Amino acid sequence: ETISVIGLGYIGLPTAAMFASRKINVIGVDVNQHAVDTINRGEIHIVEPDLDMIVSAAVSEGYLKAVLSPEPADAFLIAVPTPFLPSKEGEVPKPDLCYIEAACKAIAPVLKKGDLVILESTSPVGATEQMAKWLADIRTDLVFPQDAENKSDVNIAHCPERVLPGHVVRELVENDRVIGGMTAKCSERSVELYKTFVKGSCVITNARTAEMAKLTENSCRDVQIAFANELSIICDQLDIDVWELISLANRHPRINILQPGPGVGGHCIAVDPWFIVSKTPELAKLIHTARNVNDNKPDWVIDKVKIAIADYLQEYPSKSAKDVTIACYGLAFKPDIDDLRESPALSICKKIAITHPGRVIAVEPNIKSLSSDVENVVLFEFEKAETDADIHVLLVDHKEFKVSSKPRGIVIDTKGIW
Ligand code: SAJ
Repeated sequence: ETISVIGLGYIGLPTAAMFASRKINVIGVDVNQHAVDTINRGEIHIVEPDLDMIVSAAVSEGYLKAVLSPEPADAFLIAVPTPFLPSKEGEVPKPDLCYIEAACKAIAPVLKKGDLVILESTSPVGATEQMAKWLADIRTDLVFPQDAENKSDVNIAHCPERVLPGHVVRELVENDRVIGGMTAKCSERSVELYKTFVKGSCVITNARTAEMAKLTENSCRDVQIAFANELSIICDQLDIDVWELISLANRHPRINILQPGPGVGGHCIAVDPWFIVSKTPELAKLIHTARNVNDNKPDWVIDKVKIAIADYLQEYPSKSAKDVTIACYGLAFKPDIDDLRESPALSICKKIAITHPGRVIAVEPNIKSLSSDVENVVLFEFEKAETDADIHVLLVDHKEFKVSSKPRGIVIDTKGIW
């Protein structure tokens, strides 16, 4: 049996490597020449603990190879991005399925009777049916599940990934999987395939429910974080310590409030709820509001910094704003990682640097240098920032900050650790 994985990014590459580690022939397909070359050397082009060893072994033992365009296989797993189409300010962002469509066009010519096609990418409800239609439009000689219940030539399913970046290798094996076949046979074939390395349960449902399940998980977390973020703004107004409040409320046996912060980042939780909102805009009111609450939190933090600057200048009337040094602690999108993509902490720091006439310092223990688009920000060691800055803005609860004591001066602590 040969498995082909289309898209060798954060999900596709680890998945391809897991199959290959079980001595299954895997053909990885990616349009990025650099990714293909790197993988064929036994190396990786993304950051994920333990993945390098698995890929290197799989390639050297001959079970994994990467190519630019699909070759025949028995199962195709599609793990390509599903980004947004560009939207105007205030409009609901809509998902862009162009990479799924391109993957369909690429694999259609090599599809044969008996093959299985699985969509792993996080997708709006209906995307799997759309994928089946794209394939059927090209391969009119094959029978697809939408036309023939359990008698189709090609089997199609949606099996969303739900692994946590940084723990992908473990979670791929241990997490339960939702298997949404377009027919019962499609589901059975998919379970058989995943069982080669998945130790968690493979739970069968239909494709639409599987699509919605993935979006529901991340929307649930987004709504819960929005609740915590709204509480933090209310408590600030009412002069109540929100972290003490949450820990008290969480002593109730049926309450479990998440933690407020500077906003919600990453490529999943801040994105997936929009897939529900754009599908059912009139109905998804709470999910839409939660997205706005979390998206507006960085601006609230920036306003707090402006107030702090004004307070400082009132205390030292001989100084002006350009004499005030601001330190931002943490730039990553969550603690103890080096991932700056879609990070509210980074966006807050950048925005402060654009408007503030004085010095802006950043402390980020997980990175060594800042990219050129982060202007007017200098990277400092914690100790130097602590002594140099007048206003200290804690944005990420990295372990290094948790063990250090609260800096002297004005402190804005968005994570409640100081
Ligand atoms: N955050 C808070 N308060 C909290 C928890 C998180 O503000 O109490 C913030 C974080 O700082 C971060 C953002 O939320 O900015 C998201 O972080 P996260 O750790 O909650 O999630 P991700 O984006 O790293 O991964 C999520 C996971 N989904 C869920 O936990 C429901 C993961 O299992 C998914 O596979 C992943 O999205 C994905 O790929 O969809």
